[in-house]
Amino acid sequence: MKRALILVDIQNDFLPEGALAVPEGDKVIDIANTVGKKFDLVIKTQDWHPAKHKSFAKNHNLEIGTIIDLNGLQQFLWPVHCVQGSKGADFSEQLASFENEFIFQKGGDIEVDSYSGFFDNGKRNSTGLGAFLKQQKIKALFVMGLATDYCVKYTVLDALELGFQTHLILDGCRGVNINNGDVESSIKTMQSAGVILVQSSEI
Ligand code: VGL
Ligand code: ZN
Repeated sequence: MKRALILVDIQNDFLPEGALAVPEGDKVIDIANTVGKKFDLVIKTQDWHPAKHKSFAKNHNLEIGTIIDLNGLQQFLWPVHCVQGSKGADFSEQLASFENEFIFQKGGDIEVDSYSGFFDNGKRNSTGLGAFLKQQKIKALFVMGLATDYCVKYTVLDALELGFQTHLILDGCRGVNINNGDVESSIKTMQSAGVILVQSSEI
């Protein structure tokens, strides 16, 4: 069975010292580099926002963490991060390149945030990732990266909805945990939707 690895948003801004640092985010890099070699295909998702993106608190003169209505969707306002072409948007220099890797960017529309690697948060537009994986005859997906409770979670939920057998590599993920327990509850949500939990050592 053809399998793909999805490396979610392993970008400088989500690593320690980054603009939206995920605690221990750097711990996932070695795991990505090791497991990446074992897959037919490696997908890297890249959060890729215009500077005027409306998920940024600064663009509303509001505090980080404020929740607003953005075109009918609840939007948590983030610090400016992963601005197109910035150092923060680059993949970590420690992250390996793989022979059969493809990059899918998301978050380019200033009017809607995009946590999933497949669709924007309003599910109005797709990145093309689902169609690409199907065309490549991929049946099983393994997902890891940053952040467990945002981009990893929504990528996994969409993957399951699209009919892929989907695994979450637990030790290959870290979350932001804005509220205590967010990571734990996001894992429960993914499990209820049908994700298979694995450790990188089992791959
Ligand atoms: C992410 C918040 C905003 C993520 C991206 O990669 O999990 N989180 N943009
Ligand atoms: Zn973002």
